[in-house]
This record gives sequence, structure tokens and C-alpha cells, in this order.
Amino acid sequence: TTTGGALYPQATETRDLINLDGIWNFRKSPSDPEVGYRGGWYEQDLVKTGPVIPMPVPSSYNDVGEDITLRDHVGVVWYDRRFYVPYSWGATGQRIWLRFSSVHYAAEVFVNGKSVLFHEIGHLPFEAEITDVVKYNTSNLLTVVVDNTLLSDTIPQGSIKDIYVGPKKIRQEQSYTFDFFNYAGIHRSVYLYSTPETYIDDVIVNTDIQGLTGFVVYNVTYRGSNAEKVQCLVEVFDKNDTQVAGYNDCAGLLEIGNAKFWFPYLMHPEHGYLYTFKVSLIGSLGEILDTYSQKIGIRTITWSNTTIFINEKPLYMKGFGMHEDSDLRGKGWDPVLWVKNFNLIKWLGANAFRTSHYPYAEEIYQLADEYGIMIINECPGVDIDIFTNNLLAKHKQSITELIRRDKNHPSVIMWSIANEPRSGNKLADKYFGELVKHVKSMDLSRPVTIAISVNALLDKSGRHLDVIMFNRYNGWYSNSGSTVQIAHNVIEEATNWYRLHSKPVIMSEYGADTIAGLHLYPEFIWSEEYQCALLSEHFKAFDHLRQVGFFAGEFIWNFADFKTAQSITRVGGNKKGIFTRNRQPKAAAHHIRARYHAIAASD
Ligand code: GCB
Repeated sequence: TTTGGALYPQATETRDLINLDGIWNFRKSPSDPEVGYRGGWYEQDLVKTGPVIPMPVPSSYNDVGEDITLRDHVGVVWYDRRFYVPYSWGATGQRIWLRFSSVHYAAEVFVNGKSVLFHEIGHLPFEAEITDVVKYNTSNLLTVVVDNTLLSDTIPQGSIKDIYVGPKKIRQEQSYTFDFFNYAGIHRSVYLYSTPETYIDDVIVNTDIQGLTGFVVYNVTYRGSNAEKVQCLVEVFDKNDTQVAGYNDCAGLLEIGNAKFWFPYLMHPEHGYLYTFKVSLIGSLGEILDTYSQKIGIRTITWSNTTIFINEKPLYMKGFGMHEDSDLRGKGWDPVLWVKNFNLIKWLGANAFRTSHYPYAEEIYQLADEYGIMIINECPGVDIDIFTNNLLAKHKQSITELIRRDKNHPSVIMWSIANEPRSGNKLADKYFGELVKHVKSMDLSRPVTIAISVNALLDKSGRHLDVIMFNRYNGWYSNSGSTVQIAHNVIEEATNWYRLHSKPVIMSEYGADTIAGLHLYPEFIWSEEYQCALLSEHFKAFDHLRQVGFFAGEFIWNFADFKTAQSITRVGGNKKGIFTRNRQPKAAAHHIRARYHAIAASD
């Protein structure tokens, strides 16, 4: 299920697309996950197997009801709906594909009672060709079984414990060491789409710059019974739809004179400049078999032992860690939320964010490409704890699927292969050595990093990386309520990392939980005043470090408040946002905004 190119689905002259989002039927499985399988829930409408409730797709299922056992459910749930396939798709011999943009955590998919897909690891797309399974003369039954269970060999890891009342086991509880809520369900859009019999499977694009000239190195792969006789036509169009390059080959190098390069937001008046890269497969009679278009940006990322460069200019990143998280929807893809997020990012004058702690929806990367916002793209390896070979294989798989999906986005400028692993463990050395090798076997064009929390002297992952990121909560988890040591500690720690590894250093997390509307002066923890004071002390350190010269970026934790598991350190969730969960600014947002715009003006 993870072969092929994972191209974002689109309708073109030769392809059609039907979105299957909407309200599906939903049924929670009893705690024995086999009950539904034994009862044949996959081969009949769910409603015939017992009570169902309406469930929006895409969305997390946890927060749409009033049922605590739904919110805290551990294990399997079932979804189903019916769909039609247009006659015309069959009449023209189209291949038919079913694509899930993401389901958390594991999913098995049935069409008309037949198992067509199994996928593990949330946050990443998977698809299958279902040409031979669909019917044209009647509706088709689509059933999805979703399991949210996290164990020691899932990415990320978790554990399950049995809860007893006296001698009687009454339920299971999921626990995990990361703090964001383990939302589950069909989190992103579901598509039915068609391609011709001979079709474009993947397009890989890399870019280079020499003087004013942009270069595009590309490779098109295709499949189908006509594959031996096809040719490729590749065309590049600028924003005015004027063709600026073209070539008749499935792999090659295109040259664009006087090119407009892709620059980050505020680094150039035309930041986020995108070209359209169109591929056509041409048959032996000159007929068009298939077409596929995508936006590309011409830019280079390079790095030295002190500096990251974009288009040969030194880069300083200003941003934050984020989450896919909102009220009611949980981790469900929501275009309203994300257009708002991007408007706030621009309002702040930020130029980057990290997809902490998993790959985000594909549409988010498309928006980032357009807006010129840089992404540190993180795989779902958060809080890796027990380093086994099984886990390594799965961790590699998550990276394979991530790079396969996101390789062409100009906004993606770095791969983060983990967040806060227990990298002091001696097994971490080999583990991360192998993971970095794996990334490099797929993509040499972007630096590899990890957001590290272990002390620099104990950490065993840093030597494998191109860029060092560290997370530290001075004035919050340590010296809570006191800001006096912050600037000193941050400078010292960043300098230690640089001395040890001679690599660019980024502070990837720092911050303070803050209840919006709580005012305490002189500053006192949890108040808006304290969050601002804590940020100010970090700014002093960052300004100093930038002068010294190896410091490449500052990332506040977090963009917005988000939901967590229940804990005595979390008041209705993690409140380190500079925005509330409803995206209203705390005082800190105004504070950051002044800083980020001032840095942009002086760059
Ligand atoms: C961290 C984690 C992040 C948490 C944050 C916190 O180090 O990387 O996922 O949310 O701390 O607020 O505790």
C-alpha cells in the first residue's frame, strides 16, 4: 500500500476526482476488536450490525459526542458509507483509486466486503487501486476499521494498561509520554479518483540556481500497459501562465533564464514565487494519455558548520512549534482553521514553523509554498524511548512515506526525524545513525535535524545531524517563576552544542503555560505578564547568539493552546500558546509580533 508516488490527487484533462468527505456511519467496537470481524461488519452496512452514530469525515471522533467512553476510547472503531462510480470511468477504461489522506493510527479498508488496504502510522496518505472491486450498476460499500492503540512498536510509542475495580477488569487505558491528546479517526479527506490505464505515477523535482538562472532537475515515472511506448512532455509556466521552459523527455534538466526564485516571507518582495510544472504522457500516435501539474519553487538550501543558506543568503528562522489541533475537530483537517493560522503567521511576521510532532495535512504545505513560509518537516517519531529493530524499521517507514509525499515542496527546508528521543541511551547512537543514512538515501538536498532535549554532553544523536535543535524550558520546568537565569542559560547551552558539534544551532522550543486573561504584576507564573517576561529574556539570549554567528533560529512553543491527555500540570490542555485555542492573541503574540517584524526589517 505504500508503493508508488503518493501524488496529491487532482482532476486534470485525463483524471477525475470525487471527494468522499461528509457524514459517515460510525460504530465503536466492543473491547474485543475481533467482535466486528467475526460479525462480518465489513460486508454489510454497519447500521445492520447494531446502533450507529453519524460521524463527520474528516475529523477526530473523540470530541464530537457527549460520551466519555467515545472520547477516551482505546482500540477499534468502524466507519462506513456508500459511494457510486460514474459509468463513464468504466466505459473509458480508467483505473480507479481510493486514497486516504490520513487515518490515525492504523486502518483496514474494505470495498464491497473485500479488504483492499491496510496502513499503519497516522498522518500519512495511503491508497489502493480498486478498479476490479467496484461495481457500476449499484452503489459500493466502503468500510474503514480504525485502531488508535499505541504500543512499544508503534510510531509514536505508547502503552496500554488494564484498569480493574476490585478483581474485575473494566477497561483499558492508553498512556503515552508525549503530551498532545491521542486524537483518532479519519483525520483528512478521502478521495475516489481515476487515472488512465497508463498513468503518471510520480514526479520528482529538484532545483538549483546559478546567477540569475534557475535549473529544474526532474524525473517522471509512469506505469501501465503502454509504458514502453510513451514519451513525456514537460512544460513550466510562470504566474502569468507564460511558458518559460519545456522538454520532451521523462527525465532531464530545464533551464529558466532570469528566474524568480522562491524566497521566504519578508525576505524578498515576491516571496513564495511558484511556477507550474506540467507533465504530459504522450502515446505512440501523439495522443495525450495522462497529465499532472504541480507548483514548484526554485530555491537552494545549503549549510555550513555555522549557517543555513537559502538561495545563498544566510537564513534566520523565526517561528514556533504548532499542532494540528482545534476545538471539536481535534486533528481533523479544517481549511478555515488553517487559512486563519497562515494569516496569523503573516501578521506575526514569522517565516517558519515546525510540524511538531508529525506530518501535517498536504494542503498545509501547499499554503506554505504560496505564502513563503518555511517548514521543518517532522516525522511522527516523538518521545522515542525503547530503541528496537522493529521500531527502527517502522520509523524508517514513516520517513520513507514522509519524503515520498513532501519531496517537491519548496517550503520544506529541513527534515526533523524525531522530537525529544531518549538520545542519552547508548542504543540511540546506532539508531539515529541509521535513520539519518536512510534520509540521505532518499534526499540529499535538505539538512537533517532532531529536536533534542537531552543535555549536550549526554546526547548520542547530534553527531549524525546537519543542524542541532534543542528544546529547553528555562523559567518554566526549571526555576519556575524566575527569569533571571534564562538569558545566561540559553547562551551557555546553545554555545555548548556548537562547541561540541560545529553545526548550526536552533532553539526549537521554549515557553511558558499562560492562562489568557490572567494578569499578575510583577510577573508571576501562568500570567500573561510572565509569558512576556520569559520571552523577553530569551530574546536577549537570541540577539547575543546571532552576533556570535552559529545561531540559525528561534521557535516558541507553541503557536496556540492545544488539547492534552489529563494531567495535573495541564489546565484543560497545554496553555503555552501565544494564541488561545480559538486563535485569539495573548499579550505574548503582540510581543512576538513586534520582534519578528523588527528582525525582518533589519535583515
Ligand atoms: C516538550 C515537548 C512538547 C511539549 C512541551 C511542553 O518538550 O516537545 O511536545 O508540549 O515540552 O509544553 O511540555
